[in-house]
Amino acid sequence: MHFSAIFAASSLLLSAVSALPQPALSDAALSRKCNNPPKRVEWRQLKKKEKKAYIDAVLCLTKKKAISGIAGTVNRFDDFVAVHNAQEPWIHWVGHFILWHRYFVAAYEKALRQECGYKGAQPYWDWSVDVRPDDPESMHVFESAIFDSETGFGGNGVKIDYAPGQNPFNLPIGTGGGCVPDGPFTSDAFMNHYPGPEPQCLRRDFIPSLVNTWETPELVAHVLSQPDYTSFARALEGQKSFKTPNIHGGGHFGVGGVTGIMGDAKNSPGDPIFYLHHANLDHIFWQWQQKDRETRLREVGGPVAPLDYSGQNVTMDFLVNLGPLGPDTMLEELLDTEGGKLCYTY
Ligand SMILES: [Cu+2]
Repeated sequence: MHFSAIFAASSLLLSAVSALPQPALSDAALSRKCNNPPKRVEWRQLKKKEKKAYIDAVLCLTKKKAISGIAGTVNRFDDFVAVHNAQEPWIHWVGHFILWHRYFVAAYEKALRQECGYKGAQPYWDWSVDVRPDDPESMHVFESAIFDSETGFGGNGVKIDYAPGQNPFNLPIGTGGGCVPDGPFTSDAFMNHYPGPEPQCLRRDFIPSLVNTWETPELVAHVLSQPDYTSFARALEGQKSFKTPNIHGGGHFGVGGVTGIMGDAKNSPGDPIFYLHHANLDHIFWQWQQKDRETRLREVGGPVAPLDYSGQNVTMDFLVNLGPLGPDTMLEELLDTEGGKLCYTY
């Protein structure tokens, strides 16, 4: 090796060393304690009265006045739909997808607890235990406890025929499509005011094949096996295509189908099940982080702009916010669910 190359290499090493141990979080953030973090569990692990307490808290949010100031919002539940709608173009197929949604679900959990007296944690729905990967048309997954009409979120929408041009993505024909006729979120008890102008009922349009073949233990294992944050994020979301199975899309389009709220990219938080689907994705992310906390509580990556894999990547100090519902927050403050800006566990 030429002398100057050695010199350059050693000075590079020196500058790398001097740039090294910056504290990952500010002292203020580190000193903020997370005591007794709420422990999130799978929906089925809740007792009957805990399920009722959760659903009652969701209905309570719909009775509190909106604070976001976003046109069309009437209540606190609408606030969250509106913030997701407003940010939709830059929070999907990006490096910060999972962290933005972590922040979002945590803010919702906090609202349920602080504004509606809910004592528990945000539950999640682990669809991978319900699916029948070898029987794509099986409706078994929709018999899951989460869709129970007494103790769950109600089931499929009533069967309707699509209007011409209503299926722009050419999804398989769904099995429902209209308003959900049973459970706690029927139109007499629950409506989406946002985006308006007319309030809308909760619609679902189950597509069994998308849940059964996308929300599989095998695909979860594939996501969990990714070696770094960037590849994890990419495996989680897949491509902007309905041809490639991915565990994020399967929950949305399997439940929401062609006409349902869960299948509406902008307004999907209008179905209360959104938060259990996203809490499950967050649980998977948390599990992945636990496998190497040293590295994975300090690592982000992936594109700033949707699907821009050759462009700029997000970094630890990249800022996200929840509009009027949550201040600018660096990604590094969202990596640890029991530190920085967050306080919950699994
Ligand atoms: Cu989203």
